[in-house]
Amino acid sequence: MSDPFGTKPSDQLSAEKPESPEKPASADADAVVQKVKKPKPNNKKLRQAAAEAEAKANEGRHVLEAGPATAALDGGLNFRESLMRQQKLVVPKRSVWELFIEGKVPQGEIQEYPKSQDDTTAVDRFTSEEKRLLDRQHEGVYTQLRLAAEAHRQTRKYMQGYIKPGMSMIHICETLEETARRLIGDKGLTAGLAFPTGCSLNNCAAHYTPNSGDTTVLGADDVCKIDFGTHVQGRIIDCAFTLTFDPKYDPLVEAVRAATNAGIKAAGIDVRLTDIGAAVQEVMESHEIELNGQVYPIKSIRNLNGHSVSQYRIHAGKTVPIVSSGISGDGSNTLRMEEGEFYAIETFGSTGRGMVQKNGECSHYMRLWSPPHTQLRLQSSRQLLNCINRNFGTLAFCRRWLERYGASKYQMALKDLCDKSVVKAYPPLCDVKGCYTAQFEHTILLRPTCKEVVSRGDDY
Ligand SMILES: [Co+2]
Repeated sequence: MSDPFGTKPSDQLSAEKPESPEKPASADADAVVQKVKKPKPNNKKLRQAAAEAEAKANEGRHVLEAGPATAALDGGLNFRESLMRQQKLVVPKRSVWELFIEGKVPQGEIQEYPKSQDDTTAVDRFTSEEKRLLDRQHEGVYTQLRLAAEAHRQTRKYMQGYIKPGMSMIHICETLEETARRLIGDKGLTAGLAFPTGCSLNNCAAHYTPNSGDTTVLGADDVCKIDFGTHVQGRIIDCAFTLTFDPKYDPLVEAVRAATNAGIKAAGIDVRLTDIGAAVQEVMESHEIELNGQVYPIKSIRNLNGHSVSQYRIHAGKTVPIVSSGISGDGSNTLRMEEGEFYAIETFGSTGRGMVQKNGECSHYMRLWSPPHTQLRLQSSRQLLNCINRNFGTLAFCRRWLERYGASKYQMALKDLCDKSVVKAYPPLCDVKGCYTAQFEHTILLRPTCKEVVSRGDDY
């Protein structure tokens, strides 16, 4: 019944360029190498910590610079090494529309479907004439996703070199969002950011982005999950990584990176969602980490999960558990992935309980896919809903973004919309105080012929 491709007229459009808000960059402007802006923490201790962390983060850079510039997939460099390989911080100037004006947009990593013992279709799909025809019919949608993925890759590459301890979380998010908007050629609902920039710290695993006035500064000892999304025509790339500035966290980071790759590998047409959870957990929990003389097992966070994604809908109904006992969205353990679906495969590891709870001030919100038909008596609520519909539709947003579009004193109205179940609040999700959590995430396409890890880069 559901049409996973959501084939609408707008999907026929492929790499059609939305009017770009900025002037085309000159060729040499691209080569401008930006000097890293040093953060200016206003207290001495912070400054010292930032300097120490920077020195530490730069250790080994010289050694690794000479290394091969090959993809940092499993078996190659670890995540820290792949980041250190990057040499200069170049501000990406040109939007993906300008970059691919006549060239073909690169596809992501292609994987064959896993083969079960009694089944050979996984291999046959690659060459089947019928499957290839089906695949070609959706080329337009793939192109939209690949453009969004390229904007994601370039944005994150820049931010991986840019983010330093001592910077405020607001500055980090604003810089990331400005970069991503430029690269995707921001036109709001036509092409733009798909959800707020998550930058959850330490025991917080997801759904934290600063609200205005938040003075939180990134520390040298922090474990920061950068989770942001881009979209073209509502075709969403949901993709995340974990930044740390101290190699002591590497075992945690590597455990989660490997677990996410295990989830991606296990994914496929007709695969049971719970089987993916089992594959993820097995890899995740084969790791441990020693921190300050104590050994912690790394646990899959059992109440977080991946999810199916559809047009303008970040959570399209199915969930991808990251533990073997997980449920897959309809409460059953028999639900399977299907041909043509798109998934965000994300896994979270923790040194704590392996369970998150809502905690702290809320920043993330999203309109319901089909909100109830309620009369809004407050004029301010109607105005705010108009603002949300116009700028975000059913895409997630944060308080900073409401302000960006001119909303002010919207607290009451926002609460009213939440109370009336028109908008849903997504507060930060945190494990126990003092623990550390990490995340990696990719968006994958279950194409008729093959599995495409569309957001794959040479970093993770
Ligand atoms: Co996600």
